Amino acid sequence: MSKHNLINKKVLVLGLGLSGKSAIDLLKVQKAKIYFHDDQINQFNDPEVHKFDQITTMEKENFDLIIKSPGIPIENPYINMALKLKIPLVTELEFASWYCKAHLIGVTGTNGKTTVTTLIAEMLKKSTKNCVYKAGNIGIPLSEVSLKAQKNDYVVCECSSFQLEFTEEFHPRIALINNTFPHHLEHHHTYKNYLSAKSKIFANQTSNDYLIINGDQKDLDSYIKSTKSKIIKFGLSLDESNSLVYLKNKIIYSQGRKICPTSLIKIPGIHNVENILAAATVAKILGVSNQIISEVAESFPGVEHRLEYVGEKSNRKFYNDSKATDEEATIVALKSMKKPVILIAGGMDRGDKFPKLGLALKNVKLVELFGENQEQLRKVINSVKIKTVCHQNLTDAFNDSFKSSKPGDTILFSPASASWDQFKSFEARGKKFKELYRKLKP
Ligand code: UMA
Repeated sequence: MSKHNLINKKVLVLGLGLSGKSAIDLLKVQKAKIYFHDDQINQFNDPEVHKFDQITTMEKENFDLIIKSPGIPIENPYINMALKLKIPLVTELEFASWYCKAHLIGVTGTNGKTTVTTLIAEMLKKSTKNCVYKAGNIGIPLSEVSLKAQKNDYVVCECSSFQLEFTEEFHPRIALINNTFPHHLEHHHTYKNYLSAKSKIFANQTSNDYLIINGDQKDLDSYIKSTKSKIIKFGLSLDESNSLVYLKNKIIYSQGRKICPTSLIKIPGIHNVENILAAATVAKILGVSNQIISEVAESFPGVEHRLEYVGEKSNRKFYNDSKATDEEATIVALKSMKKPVILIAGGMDRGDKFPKLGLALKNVKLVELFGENQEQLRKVINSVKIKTVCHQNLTDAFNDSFKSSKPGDTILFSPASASWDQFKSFEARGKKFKELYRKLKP
């Protein structure tokens, strides 16, 4: 019997967030016997779903499978026990992929994953009559999409390193790794572990599959050596000889044919040109026309919370980049800004030392800090002689940023930190920033 046949099998779902709840919906269709454990949630109003919170009895329960929500760390006692008892343990992404009938495109990387996932989906939507779904880390669990997507549909799945670890058979026909920088080290502990998790996106690929990687980066070189997939590179420094979609004299081309000039791309910054090169490479493999790629590149307004243009008040422009949860993302945002910037930053203390941030503050005249790690950020920023003001929370930092600004300034909220010290998520944090902007009465 296939291991994917879960009829009457005892399955424990760890975590009752978005992933856990969607996994439960998919498990019901598979007719499994469903159990859940959540360290915070004790009740789930569904007679078909049983609570399990007696870790000491895990051995006796004889679970056939454990499905882990991505945010649960490996140190969690339930994960530890499952590993000790050698109970099959997979992430929700792996489980959901067993039942995904559609063409699966996997997108990972440290920065720009959501933008690239959305761009690919937009390009595909304009070029196929079949349904195109976005899924994964973007906020829509793959389990939810696997329940709907049909054979000839497309699923563009943003995969985080949390979701990729503990995958075994996950097999996107096209896998894209946008870039890699040390990130989420509180979870993976070492950069090597993080890269190993990212590499799982192509671990099951065959010679019929495509792996798209950033040719300007070397960190994955040793990991891709053994892959059988067809490797296609993209990157700002690549050209016709070594990539399918490339930049020449500020114009994007594919195979000698013009796609669009970068000046017409709506989303700001050179990193977004790179994101478009990545997305267009996937689109070309899937047969999308240059015309459609250029239409999307020239009209795509950007993704919420990623260098999102919020508006202008009293001749000050406001950008919400709440998704910038590490210094690399904030550096990228700063490079896209041309006018004097007042930066609002800070958040959860993950022990980051911000070694490169100081050098990226050339356009910045003031940094408004808040959150757990503000002292660490203050030291780094003051060491390059830029003024900082420390605050208790985002509201105070926002109000002071406006008070201290002059007409022509840009107020950029790009925290370089995770949100979890004061917010439920980076989305909640970004929404708060936008609410403060809406309520601002100059
Ligand atoms: N929980 C425990 N024990 C723990 C930790 C958590 O029981 O030790 C429980 C919590 O009480 C909660 C549940 O687990 O009820 C939450 O699970 P989760 O943290 O995996 O969150 P989900 O709601 O399932 O959302 C997850 C992703 N979250 C994380 O990876 C942290 C979402 O990515 C993703 O959109 C969603 O699945 C759908 O696929 C968010 C994210 O922050 C956006 N991702 C990180 C990032 O982008 O940097 C990786």
